[in-house]
Amino acid sequence: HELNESLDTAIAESAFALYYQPIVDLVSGDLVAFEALVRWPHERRGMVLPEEFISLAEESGQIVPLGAWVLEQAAAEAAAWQRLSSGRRTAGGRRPLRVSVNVSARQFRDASFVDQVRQVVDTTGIHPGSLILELTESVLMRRDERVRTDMKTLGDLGVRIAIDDFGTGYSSLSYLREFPISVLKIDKSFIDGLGLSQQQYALVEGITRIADTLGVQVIAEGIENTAQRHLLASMGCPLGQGYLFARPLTVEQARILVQDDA
Ligand code: G
Ligand code: G
Ligand code: MN
Ligand code: NA
Repeated sequence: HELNESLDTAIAESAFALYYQPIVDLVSGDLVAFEALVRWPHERRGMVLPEEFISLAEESGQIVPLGAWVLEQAAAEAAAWQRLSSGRRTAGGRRPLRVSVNVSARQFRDASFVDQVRQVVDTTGIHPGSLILELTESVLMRRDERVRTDMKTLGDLGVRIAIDDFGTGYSSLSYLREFPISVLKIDKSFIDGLGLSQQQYALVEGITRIADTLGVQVIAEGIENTAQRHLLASMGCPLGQGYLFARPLTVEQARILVQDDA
């Protein structure tokens, strides 16, 4: 496959770009984190989006080295934000900026994953609590001993685990009880229908309330208008991301935001 071959070269040359989408406090608008989203600037195809190559990389196993690169870049960048905004904590009583990294099931299952995370924390100097790993429910569905011990080790390291795309697929609230989950990301499909359907509203409110009771933070994804933002804020959903606030930004754009915000 042509894309697979050029993916090999791209991995060898680290020829990817990470974009960063702001995650904000829905009430104050304060910046609290960024989600790292990979892109592939391809010489002939232009900017290739992850839908086009992540699944290829998962099938071939190339996601393991690609994911390791993403993790390291994102953690190093977050450590840089923490330096750029070191006045934040004392000045506003706010916490250091976090970074949220997508981890696919194939990558999580690789025997080297936990060591990779440990090493990235050690070498970049990121505060471990500022690193969020976004897992999809497909990782947790397995419920095998490896998943359990790896989750425990990651929790002990102090990094945070998020369930991404929550509400789609085979979600189960029992994951919140069985694993050390710190964050739930409510899928965009629920946010889309918020102002339109009472049922959607009730679902999101219910998820938010349960999460809050369990001490799990909620991030609403795909917020595109102020009506959605205000509905979420009024039901007590603390955090969100979406085009209303910002599209995924380049490294430079994200740094400018961090500096302006410091
Ligand atoms: O904005 P966007 O088109 O970047 O992302 C599309 C999808 O690709 C999302 O489902 C996201 O989780 C996934 N994705 C983006 N970046 C990464 C990454 O670095 N690693 C993995 N495994 N998935 C990613
Ligand atoms: O699956 P995951 O949640 O990681 O994917 C995030 C995806 O959602 C990325 O492709 C990102 O670019 C996209 N995204 C983020 N905010 C919005 C939004 O407000 N609207 C739409 N349509 N997509 C969004
Ligand atoms: Mn995600
Ligand atoms: Na999602």
